[in-house]
Amino acid sequence: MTDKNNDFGFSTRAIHHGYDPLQNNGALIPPIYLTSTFAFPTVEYGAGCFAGEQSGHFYTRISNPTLALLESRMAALENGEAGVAFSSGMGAIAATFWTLLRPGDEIIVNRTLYGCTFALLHHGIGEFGVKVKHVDMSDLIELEAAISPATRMIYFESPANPNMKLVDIAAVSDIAHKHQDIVVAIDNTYCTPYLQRPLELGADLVVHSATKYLSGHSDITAGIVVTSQALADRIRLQGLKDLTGAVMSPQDAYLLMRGLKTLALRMDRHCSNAQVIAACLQEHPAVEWVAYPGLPSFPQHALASRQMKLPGGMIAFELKGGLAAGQRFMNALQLFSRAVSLGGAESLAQHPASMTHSTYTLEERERHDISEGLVRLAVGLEDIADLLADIEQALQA
Ligand code: 3LM
Repeated sequence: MTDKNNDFGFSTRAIHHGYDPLQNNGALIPPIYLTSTFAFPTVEYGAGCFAGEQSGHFYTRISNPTLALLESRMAALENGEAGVAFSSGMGAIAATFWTLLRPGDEIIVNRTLYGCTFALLHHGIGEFGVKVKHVDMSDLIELEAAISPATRMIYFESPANPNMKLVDIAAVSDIAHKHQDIVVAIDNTYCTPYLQRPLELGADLVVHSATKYLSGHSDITAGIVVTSQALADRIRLQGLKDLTGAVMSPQDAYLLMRGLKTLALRMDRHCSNAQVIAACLQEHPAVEWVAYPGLPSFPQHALASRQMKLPGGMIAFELKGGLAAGQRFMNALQLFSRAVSLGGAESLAQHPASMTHSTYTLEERERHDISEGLVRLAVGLEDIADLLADIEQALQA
């Protein structure tokens, strides 16, 4: 299948895009180019590679054929021009920020973000002269008022980790693009391009922790950026090559492409399992509140239906007894593992305030809408009856 065939459906692209076995000794599965460096036919050719005059791979920190296939496949799935692969989601986010922001610039971010992204902003780029402004992006008037001539990037997650609040991607992109030179960047980890394609809604750049649903088996850490060719080239040559060096290994690119083949199947199951569990939690007398975009009671349910194909596999909720009850619940789980991360086959439960979002102080969590009693479930692929039985017995506790 050649790159001309971008009209194929999502799963066909996830399985075939950019690779023709008959051009590769008939190998049905793309070979892994497990090499750090590439031989030059002549010294002049090598010099041309370094001058950017020759296309072709010359060192794996900059590019590699296995990574290039993954990058073009991810670009085809997100409907972007180009991708850049990283060794982790944080590698992808850090390389994006370091490449596109300079001292004196401003970045506007949503109120709630994944804990290490918050730390990178406040203890990383924020300490190098980039001004970080948080706004509640569900309030578009507040967002528009926050934009200044120094604003260079608007960045958010939707749904936000861990409280599940959504951002209207099309509306935010419209506001941003009334101003010149603002890059709208979104962390699409919770959704994957199967559920949500931000570039089609007007965003300029998508980042992923490919550690999660994209690879899907909790066995690698990986990240990816998909954006225009021009931004991808800059992020590759600055953020990846020089500023972070956070390159993905070709072996991990292979595992990630293996995961992508079943992405649609897995996401359908994550979503159907999560929908049932969210409804069960909502009905239970021990539960104070549940945030899941697929529940009609979810405050942004209409936006979720518009923007997301399905409501995803992540649930946030709080028990009536707050933190202590949440701890008892999590300690009583038997099939769900107590672990951070998400997106694998195994169902996980974790406590954001003491784990993924412990990079915020208590006061910051209050200000950023992360309650101490919030329990986060990453619903896996097991049989729904078994998951429900585990939730119910742990709620009894
Ligand atoms: C977690 N999240 O359990 P890596 N963006 C989002 C994320 O959720 C994550 C990253 C980026 C979790 C990891 S916490 C120690 C465990 C929305 C990761 C960062 O660098 O690939 O881990 O991605 O929520």
